[in-house]
Amino acid sequence: MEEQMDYSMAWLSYRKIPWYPDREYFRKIYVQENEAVIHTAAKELSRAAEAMFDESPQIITILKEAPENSSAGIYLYTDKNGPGNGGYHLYEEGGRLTITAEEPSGILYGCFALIRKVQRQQPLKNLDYKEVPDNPLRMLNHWDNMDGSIERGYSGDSFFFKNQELLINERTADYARLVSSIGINGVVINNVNVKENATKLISEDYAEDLKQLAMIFRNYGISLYLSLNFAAPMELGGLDTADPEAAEVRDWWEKQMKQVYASVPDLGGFLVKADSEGRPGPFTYQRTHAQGANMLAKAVKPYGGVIIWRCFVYNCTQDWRDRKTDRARSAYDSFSPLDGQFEDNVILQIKNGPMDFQVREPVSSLFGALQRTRQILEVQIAQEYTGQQRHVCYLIPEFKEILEFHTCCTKERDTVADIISGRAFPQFAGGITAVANTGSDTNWTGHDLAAANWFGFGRLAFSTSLSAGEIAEEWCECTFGPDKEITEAVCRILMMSWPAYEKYTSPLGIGWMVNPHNHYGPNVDGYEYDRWGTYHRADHYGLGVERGSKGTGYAQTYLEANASMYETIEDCPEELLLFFHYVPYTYRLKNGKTLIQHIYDTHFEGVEDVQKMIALWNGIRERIPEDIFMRVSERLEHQLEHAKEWRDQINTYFYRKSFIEDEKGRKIY
Ligand code: BDP
Repeated sequence: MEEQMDYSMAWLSYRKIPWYPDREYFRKIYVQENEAVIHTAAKELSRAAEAMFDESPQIITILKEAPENSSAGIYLYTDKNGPGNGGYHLYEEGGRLTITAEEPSGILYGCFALIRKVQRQQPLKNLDYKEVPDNPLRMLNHWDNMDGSIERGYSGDSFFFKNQELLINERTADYARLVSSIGINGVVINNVNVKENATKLISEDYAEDLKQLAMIFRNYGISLYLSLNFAAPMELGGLDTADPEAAEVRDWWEKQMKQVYASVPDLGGFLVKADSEGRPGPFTYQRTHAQGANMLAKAVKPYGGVIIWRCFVYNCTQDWRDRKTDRARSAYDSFSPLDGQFEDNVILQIKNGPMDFQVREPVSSLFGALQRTRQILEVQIAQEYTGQQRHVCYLIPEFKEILEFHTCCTKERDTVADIISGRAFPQFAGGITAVANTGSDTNWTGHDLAAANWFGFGRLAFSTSLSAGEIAEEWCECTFGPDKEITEAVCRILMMSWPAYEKYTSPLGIGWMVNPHNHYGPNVDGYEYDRWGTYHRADHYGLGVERGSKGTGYAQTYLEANASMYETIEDCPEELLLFFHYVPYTYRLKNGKTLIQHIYDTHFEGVEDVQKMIALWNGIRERIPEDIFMRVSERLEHQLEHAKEWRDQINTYFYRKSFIEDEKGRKIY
């Protein structure tokens, strides 16, 4: 690398562009008066221009739109006829670059889009580009605890909390810049498991800090959200019940919300994990989730707040011998009967699959079943089950598949993307959220390539029609510059990483062959005789969980034609075969291979794929900054060793269960 640069701002680490033909536009930026977010946008443009081509734009305040015949420059102004809901129009005409939008946040997103084009050194002349976000809510959920730790965090400590206090410093501002640059407009800062001091976040003790944080966020078009403890009336308020139907509980919440909203009037609302994995909820009082959520929703309604209620509810003390109870059914069984019973400021947050962020799961059958309820899709970019940011695993191709899944809920516009965006049922629009993968590490995400998931999630949430490949390229060129060789190698690594991870870990949708609790590394029977509802049911003849009508019936929770498709081994998509069916090792897959041979082969292939990734990375060594190169190299080497461990444990396990030799005679222990 010829230049020394600071990469601590991930894709916003601007590199010098030695000769930039379009610098002219950046001499003057005309902005509207009195719009904080538009001023942020102008500031971001100047910052980028200064860093990339040493231009310090003059920022000129104008009253409204650009006067006729005005001079060259960039014009930022709201226009009630411009694209709405955070959308923008970015165009060039006669030496003037204009960004218009109905809302100031649209202008900000337009500026970041312009910056991306400059980073990629794309021509600006005659540019005409419009983007309108598909999803109203584009959120990140941080699972940060107030002691500074992060539940399922793989890139250092929290930058929101330390020693029970809120941290507000330069990193907070950098974070706001990064997330707004990819279109995120809502952030939950604390863990869904709200314990101890986190319960007090809604008390006076933290009001001043929250106010400051919300202000930093606000200038970047981001709303602050908090996770809430359903038992707060008891733990914080000293009441002896948290029953949502009790008058004193309702009064307590109303009073509490009034106070919270007095300090942060534009607080987005609250995220609630109730009656799940030991967290309190309405079940204690024989009330439904609807009663619980609606009570809170009424308390925040006067302030325009929302209650985001999670559907991750299941029996976590299941008996592993019981073949009828199925954790996969749980969210569906709990929430589908409640469709239509929620207040309009309640949004149900649904994990992408019925289990828990495994490398492969079917799309949750709640999507499609709920037709009168607002919904948010929850995915996880924290790589809890996908290599914990030590393995490279680019998840955007997975998210694309989820978003494009046809639920069959309407004749047209029936995909998950259609449902959450409000195209399927317009009054029930919601959005998408990701469990965040960031922390205090200088590169933010531990693995440098994991930043592609962070960037990619935001970009995809904004424009669900972008392809995973386009997003990878955009991230790569913004991060490393428009260097063809880097882009090609890095994008190939990214695009092959999710399939590779799937190949060397547990096969065909079965999941869960991981070490219990920390969820890292192979442990074939780690969860098999435990209470979590996470089984593979392998024996001497075959493996898989029978979820057709002769089994747990989970396949039947889908709408037709999906229910029939999942019902039979023949019609079930092969990548999900073992999720839905118990299948003998000798069963022949569509490619003619037996199931056991497929398991052996994919495990060898997965390791070979990692070797290919290493070769690709080594091939660009001279072009990548040394420290980044080394960091990624070390992780790739670890990934290779770990992939071999996975391969050997899984293959050996199935060999010893089945006694069937590998047709290719490879060494299986
Ligand atoms: C699981 C995690 C656990 C979370 C839980 C959740 O292992 O740490 O608390 O999900 O989503 O994936 O609430």
